[in-house]
Amino acid sequence: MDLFDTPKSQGILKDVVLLRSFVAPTENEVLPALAAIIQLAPLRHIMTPGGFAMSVATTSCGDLGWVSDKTGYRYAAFDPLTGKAWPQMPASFKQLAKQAASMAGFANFEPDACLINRYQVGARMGLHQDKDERDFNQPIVSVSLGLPAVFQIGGFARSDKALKLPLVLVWGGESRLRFHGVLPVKAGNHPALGEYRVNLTFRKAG
Ligand code: MD3
Ligand code: FE
Repeated sequence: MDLFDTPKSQGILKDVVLLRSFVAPTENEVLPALAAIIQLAPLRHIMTPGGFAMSVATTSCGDLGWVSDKTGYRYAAFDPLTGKAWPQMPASFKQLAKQAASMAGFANFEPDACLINRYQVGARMGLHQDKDERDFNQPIVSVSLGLPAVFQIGGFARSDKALKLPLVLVWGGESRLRFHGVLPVKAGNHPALGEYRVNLTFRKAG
């Protein structure tokens, strides 16, 4: 990963690569596309299988979206809120994800799901692993927009000590199943997204 240790791109842990200032040039395309998706598939506070509403509001685009009910979490082709297929993944999203993956050393990434997480001030995501996808050889690309946040990246057991880092973009390989979370978002005002943080995660789910 030394190749990527430039000011704009940095290996953080094995198979975790941070790409700085990567979204800025495409923000003009990404933000309107995001607004259009949210019109078709509204953000909602998903109920966890344990019966709690998540502090993060979520929706999806692409062939598959992430859903939860009493039986657990899974990917599904239809939005349970609208009964319709999820909105298509915009070309600008797909291009961003594929380019980020390839810069981080993961060639031929073909995401079929994009999870959209919107954090209001105080919202957080507890330590978890992403393991509802079929093929763990595929990386995940995470794009952070709006207010800043601090990621927690742990090890492979929930109790492993967690690092605290700003914005990270691509992880796969040996780091694919690390526990991770997001610390509570602090108050602020972002020029484009106001009082929110939005994170897009691109996955090959099916
Ligand atoms: C894993 N979303 O939706 S990924 C999720 O900010 C989720 O909303 C985060 O976790 C969010 O499942 C973005 C955070 C992340 C960052 C670095 C990692 C996960 C990582 C490094 C290794 C493994
Ligand atoms: Fe996750």
